Amino acid sequence: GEDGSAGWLRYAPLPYASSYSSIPSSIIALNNTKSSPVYTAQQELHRGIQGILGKTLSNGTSTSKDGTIIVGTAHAYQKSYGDFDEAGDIEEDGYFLSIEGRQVLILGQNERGALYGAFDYLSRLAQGQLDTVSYVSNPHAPIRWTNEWDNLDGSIERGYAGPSIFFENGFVTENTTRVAEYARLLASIRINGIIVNNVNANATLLSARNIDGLGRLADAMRPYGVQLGISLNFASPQTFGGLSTFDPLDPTVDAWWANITNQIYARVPDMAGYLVKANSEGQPGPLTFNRTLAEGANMFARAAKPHGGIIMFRAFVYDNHINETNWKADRANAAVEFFRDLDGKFDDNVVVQIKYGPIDFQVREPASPLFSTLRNTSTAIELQVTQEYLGQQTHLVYLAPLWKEILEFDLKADNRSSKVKDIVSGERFRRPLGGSAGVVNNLYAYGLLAWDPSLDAEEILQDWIRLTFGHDPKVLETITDMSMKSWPTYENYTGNLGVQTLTDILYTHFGPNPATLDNNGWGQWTRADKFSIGMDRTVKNGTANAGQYPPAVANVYENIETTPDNLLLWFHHVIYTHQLKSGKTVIQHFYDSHYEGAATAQTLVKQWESLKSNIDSERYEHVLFRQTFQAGHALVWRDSINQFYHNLSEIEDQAKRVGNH
Ligand code: GCW
Repeated sequence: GEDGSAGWLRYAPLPYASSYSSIPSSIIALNNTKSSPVYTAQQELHRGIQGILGKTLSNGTSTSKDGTIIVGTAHAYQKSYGDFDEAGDIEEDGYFLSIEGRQVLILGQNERGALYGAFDYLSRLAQGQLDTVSYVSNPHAPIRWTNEWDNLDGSIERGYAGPSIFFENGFVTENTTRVAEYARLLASIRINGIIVNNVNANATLLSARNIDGLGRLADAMRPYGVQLGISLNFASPQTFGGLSTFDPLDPTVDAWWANITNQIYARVPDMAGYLVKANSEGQPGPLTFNRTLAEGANMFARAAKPHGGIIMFRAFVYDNHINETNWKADRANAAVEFFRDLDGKFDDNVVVQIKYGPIDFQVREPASPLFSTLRNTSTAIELQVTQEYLGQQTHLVYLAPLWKEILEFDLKADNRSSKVKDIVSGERFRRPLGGSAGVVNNLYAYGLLAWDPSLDAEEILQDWIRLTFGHDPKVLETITDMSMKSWPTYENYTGNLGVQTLTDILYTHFGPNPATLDNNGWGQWTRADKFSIGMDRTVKNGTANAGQYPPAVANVYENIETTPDNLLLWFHHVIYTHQLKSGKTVIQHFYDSHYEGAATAQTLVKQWESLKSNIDSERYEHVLFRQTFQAGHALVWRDSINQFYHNLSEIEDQAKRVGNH
């Protein structure tokens, strides 16, 4: 389809399609039950091959020398056709794909895996890759979920692409057509779970009418192997259930959660589990009753355990009323301080979900030290796909390079290789569960990295470009170049050297407003004054945050000489004329980067304009509008930030661009 909802699943005709001879002529699906992912895979193969190659395949029951695609579970295949070598290598949700001339095998460890294999095969066809291949693909981690921040009234917290497809007017939507379309996109990038409502959760989701609605959502997504989960409000037993308390150790509260959980599972037997934001930013939680966060999490774990449900418990817990006059106060310390002593105290079906950095989805943060603190607790990484602090879908910021930097970061716990990606997969500390949660909007690279974090950010991007915009080499080259420089460009004209994004943090999270970071309890401080800037997070003289990392990493951040320039102001408080490794002063780096970033933003418009005749006008105009906005806004960013620090420091720009001349 050419409609917008198809995203990268357009199945656009391949140039020279008729010259391909090695296309199979029939499909054998090893399960024909409607609503099974294998049946979905068969439908998808028909649709895809029709679109990409213009060929109509028949449904077969026996293999033919004209070529057959067999799709199903490995187990079902073995029953009818006997054993195959790779069978033992396929792990949960994984698949085996073999293309040999016109014979194609797509065999999943489970039905979901078979569907993933079918999407992989179609992605290859759509990119013109018909060569012989034979490989097993397995996920790096079992949990690959999205977190939707949709509210029951239909609005979306930090959503910039229209209203909710799940809720309206306080209830689950009746029409699930778009929900199924969305599940199709999720399955194609191997996402296996979705939390449908905001972590700032509304307890009325638990009404009988809404539980039935959740069943409707799960029914729409089940054919795609996408399991539904929900966010819970910790106070529900009291505010919604009418009990006098929501103390997690009160037996009536425990029984209330067990009961409501049973009701939900009666309607959604394969529900993935719960997500909980507790004692954070005004949300209720166990600390109110002097119970630990682990006691709170385990209450849900007990209720979900008999049903095989998982509890994702967020580590985003911090005090938002801290006092900047205390040099040692530091929001970045909060997660480790709250969770350190709870390691090993969470039930086995609890996963602590950790934002990638210690503060909040900024343009540049180090990896959260909590990944290396929790050794006896399953963890997952939380990424933000929606561009809250990063331009809110009006600035081009391709995020895969940022995520890769965090996933590949080595925390060196016990002086052994401890990459974040191997911690959250459960591998490094031998945990049964783990994975990633993406607060979503813009998905493709997120799903593929959740499956395989070793993939290259540029290769993922280029697959997406070919699938979305076709095979024109100029389009491929131009969009690749624009996207790969987009994160550094945004960083250049917003907040440099690890000082955070410098956007307005009090209300909009959009546009320049460096003054809002300081002098309030939110703890996103820069400590900028007339002479100096940056958070001193050293152990010797500051908040001791650097000491939360394993020694090999802590030493790097503790010393100003070894701290990379791009995190200098995250870990150190320095004078504006402090010299960077580049030889420039901090303040001159600010001035220059802002000019450089804003200049690049102007060239993005020119680059996009060069594709006018290579892209359909609807998508061309849509993106041009955003690029033009970004270019103008980048100038506003440049001048506001430079003027702010020029006023504060009264240090001249060597190139005499900033200030009154
Ligand atoms: O980044 C902040 C956002 C809030 C969000 C919170 C969180 C859902 O500004 O909108 O609330 O983080 O992650 O809980």
